[in-house]
Amino acid sequence: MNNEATQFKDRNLNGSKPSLVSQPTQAQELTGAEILVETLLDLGVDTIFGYPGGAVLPIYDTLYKNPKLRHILIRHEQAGTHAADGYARATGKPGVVLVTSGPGGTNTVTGIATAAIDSIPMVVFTGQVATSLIGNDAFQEADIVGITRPITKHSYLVKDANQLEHIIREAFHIATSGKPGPVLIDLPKNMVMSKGFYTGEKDINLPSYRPVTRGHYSQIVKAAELLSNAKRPLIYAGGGVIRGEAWKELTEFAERTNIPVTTTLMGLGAFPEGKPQALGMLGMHGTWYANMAITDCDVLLAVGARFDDRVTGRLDGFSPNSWKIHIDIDPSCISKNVAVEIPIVGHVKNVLPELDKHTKKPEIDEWWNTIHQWKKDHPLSTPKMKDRIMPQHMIEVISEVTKGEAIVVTDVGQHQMWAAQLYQYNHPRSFITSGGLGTMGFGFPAAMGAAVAYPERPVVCITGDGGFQMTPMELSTCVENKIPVKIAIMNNGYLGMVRQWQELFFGKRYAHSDLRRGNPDFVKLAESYGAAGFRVTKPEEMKSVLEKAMQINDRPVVMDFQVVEEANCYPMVPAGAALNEMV
Ligand SMILES: Cc1ncc(C[n+]2csc(CCOP(=O)(O)OP(=O)(O)O)c2C)c(N)n1
Ligand SMILES: [Mg+2]
Repeated sequence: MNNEATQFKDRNLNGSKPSLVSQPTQAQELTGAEILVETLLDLGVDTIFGYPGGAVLPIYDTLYKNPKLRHILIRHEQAGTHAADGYARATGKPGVVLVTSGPGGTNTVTGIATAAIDSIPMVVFTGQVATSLIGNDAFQEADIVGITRPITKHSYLVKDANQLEHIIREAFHIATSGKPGPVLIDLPKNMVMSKGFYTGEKDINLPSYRPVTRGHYSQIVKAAELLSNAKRPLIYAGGGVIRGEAWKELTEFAERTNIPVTTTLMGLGAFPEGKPQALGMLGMHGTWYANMAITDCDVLLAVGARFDDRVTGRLDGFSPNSWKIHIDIDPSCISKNVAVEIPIVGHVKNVLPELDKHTKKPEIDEWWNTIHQWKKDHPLSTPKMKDRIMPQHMIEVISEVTKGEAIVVTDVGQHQMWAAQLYQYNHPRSFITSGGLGTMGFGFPAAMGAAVAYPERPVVCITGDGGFQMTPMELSTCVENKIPVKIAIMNNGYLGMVRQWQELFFGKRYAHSDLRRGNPDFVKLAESYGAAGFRVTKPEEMKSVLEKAMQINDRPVVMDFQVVEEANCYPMVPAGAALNEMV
């Protein structure tokens, strides 16, 4: 798509002020900053995560005068994008970020890339130097549109305050429709200070952007025929089911046809894990039975999933004997990594009910016998010790205390995989994690964003001692705003996932993965911010500390769970191995 704002109807062609007479009757002449705030309010935005600086001061002045729009001052722009991302994953609404030019913008890069690869709707406003200074290496100038081009779905550099309202409306449309993703709007300082018209006009006309939403009828019929006659069918459900809000359709289809369902890391919660058809997560740290089922199935129905390498393992060993059907809104995902026989481009929420209509319940008792046997022979294990906390045990107790009803947000590492395997997710949007980019430092700020969206719901951030240290400054934001996130640090004294790989594949040479000498006292760290802090060293303390933490509703809580240092996360498909070559 054209990344310049020039594609839009120029409402001020000769550079002079357009007269009110030529505008729709409700048009108001406002500053760019005022147009920004008005448009966001009109779009239903209730919260933005931001950080001020020179280029955006006129916007901050407008926010001061118009406090209707809630602004949360984050302590680092990276965390701001993760918070907006967590807000978006928890609600389905786009997350909104406002930062200044130069370093403000460049600090958002990791958060934008994290959102892009996981298809999260987000709109990021960056300040920019005045248009007359662009290209001059001006103070705090960075070409943020250029820097973020590969990690945004679209971006704009605003060149006329009269275009601003339309650009914002379009940006929200692009961020939230089709395959969602982040959109960036770069705002030169003179654009937010100069005047333009706010019209309230809601029409969006983008002839070059029309995502296909209805699946092709004859493809759906062919897919249904394959599934009806399958002997060993399997549904492989990804994050697209959650982004596309098709969990009800998926559940109905799977329950009626009795076809087993495995979910990706991004798809956890798309199908209730308590249902008999659920096989849990597949892939590198997936369940034994899910990985065996995908290897042995004869018809594979991929729904809103993209055959990521962490899911497929070695490609030539991936589901080698199956016919493959792939439903996805994004045509560029089809046959990208794995060739499929029946692609269906469309919105999962539209395609699944159509497929359901045409699919007969297949006869698969034998297949279920095999799967039940795998489940019996290779269950996920939760090892326990009397005196020490095993990491798996920690997740089990969190699951028990929150009754599986919390929004669980993780960071990246071993704790993430255990949280994915062992917490029973029964609701969509109840598991939030950085899947595609695997961004350490994501968990806590994303949990903060989810807790801003749902102040009444328990939000538990399961993080590592490494990952938490990447963005702990947001304790300050949580204390200021009374955001009661429960942070459960799985403190194993290591960059655990790195240590596990070093143990298994690098002869136990633990190069730079030992954190023990440098780790802070997490309880004191929490207390220094005004947060609550607890240390948990014994298995029998876990429940009571968690229960106490759940009662704290006016500030964040940090729980330092000191777990066994060298536990490993299994099953594991080593890099380069096929899914059925688990260790
Ligand atoms: C920003 C970033 N840097 C590096 C990595 C590589 N990495 C993946 S997991 C991991 C270790 C995480 O350690 P910790 O947060 O303590 O979690 P644990 O694995 O011990 O549960 C590292 C370094 C990453 N994913 N993200
Ligand atoms: Mg660790």
